[in-house]
Amino acid sequence: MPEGTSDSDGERDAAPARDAAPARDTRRDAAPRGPAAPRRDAPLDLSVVVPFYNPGDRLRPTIVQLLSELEDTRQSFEVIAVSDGSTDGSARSVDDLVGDRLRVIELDRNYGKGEALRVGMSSATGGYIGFIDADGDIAPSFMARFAEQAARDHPDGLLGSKNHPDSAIHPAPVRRLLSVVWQSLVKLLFQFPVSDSQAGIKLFRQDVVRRALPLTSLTGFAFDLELLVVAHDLGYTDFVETPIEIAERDSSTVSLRTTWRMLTDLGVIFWRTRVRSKVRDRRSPADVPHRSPRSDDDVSGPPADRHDPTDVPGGEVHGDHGTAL
Ligand SMILES: Nc1nc2c(ncn2[C@@H]2O[C@H](COP(=O)(O)OP(=O)(O)OP(=O)(O)O)[C@@H](O)[C@H]2O)c(=O)[nH]1
Ligand SMILES: [Mg+2]
Repeated sequence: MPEGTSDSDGERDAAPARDAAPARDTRRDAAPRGPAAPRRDAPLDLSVVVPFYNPGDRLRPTIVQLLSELEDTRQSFEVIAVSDGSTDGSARSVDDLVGDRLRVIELDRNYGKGEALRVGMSSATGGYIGFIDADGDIAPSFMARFAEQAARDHPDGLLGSKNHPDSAIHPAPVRRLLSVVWQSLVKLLFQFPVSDSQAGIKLFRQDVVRRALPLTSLTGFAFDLELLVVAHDLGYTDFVETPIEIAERDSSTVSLRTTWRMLTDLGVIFWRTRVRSKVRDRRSPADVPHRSPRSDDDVSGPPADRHDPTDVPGGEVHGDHGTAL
């Protein structure tokens, strides 16, 4: 769990966002948008977002390794490191690496991993857009493999899975239990074929991100599930689950607050995608958005009214720490 953890609503007078042109999003608690992507002649093959909240000295080795692993793929790429209101100075640890291949976005306070990912992914321009945790628990070499598989097979997305038979993970017993409970609830409520919605490494084709991301609004760890459910509801089902290894670490802790927050967010996703949208569809069949199978050229995004980000039953709390289940 990152040091300097706040246990209130995560509000703290963190440093203002660096380089952020705060074209503020209308959502109640959205972070200022990051700097616009640098103009490039040719579109990039790949964008990788690294969300970080007080990772300490673990950020730099992850970024250094990620840059070198992606170099070897011979794909054109950008790494977008997003500080989620870090106060441990970790963003400074990569200043000398910033350049054509790496940019750093600093959010003005701690919003949660979901918001950090949304800011990073919405400013990404790669043909495939993904993310990987900053703490190095999942080796950056996996992202290089994902990128090569994506370039070969063009799936809708590649998902690291802790539950893949070939994965090597060493969770603490409590985490394994919570992860099993979470995944069973996900299967029960959403019936979609993903064995692990929460692993800290994922890669999506750009059109999937362009269409699904604007319909998400959760700021915590449950953002991963929200993005997958929304993409699935838009007709994207070609997600390849891929084995990963998670380094054994004794300091991984389970925060009751995060667990409770994830469970309430699970309820929010279920309410929006399986109750309210159904009610809405039934109410006005006339303008039911057709569930078009993928139409890659149609990146204009589905009717915006499927999710109303400001309508959050009970409001959202910020400043989560540790444990994405
Ligand atoms: N905990 C936490 N992580 C955040 C937050 N915002 C961004 N992150 C990043 O999200 C990624 C996953 O968070 P972790 O705390 O490592 O979650 P985890 O891997 O489930 O938990 P650990 O086993 O403790 O590593 C890391 O890169 C964090 O730095 C936040 O508000 N809280
Ligand atoms: Mg971690």
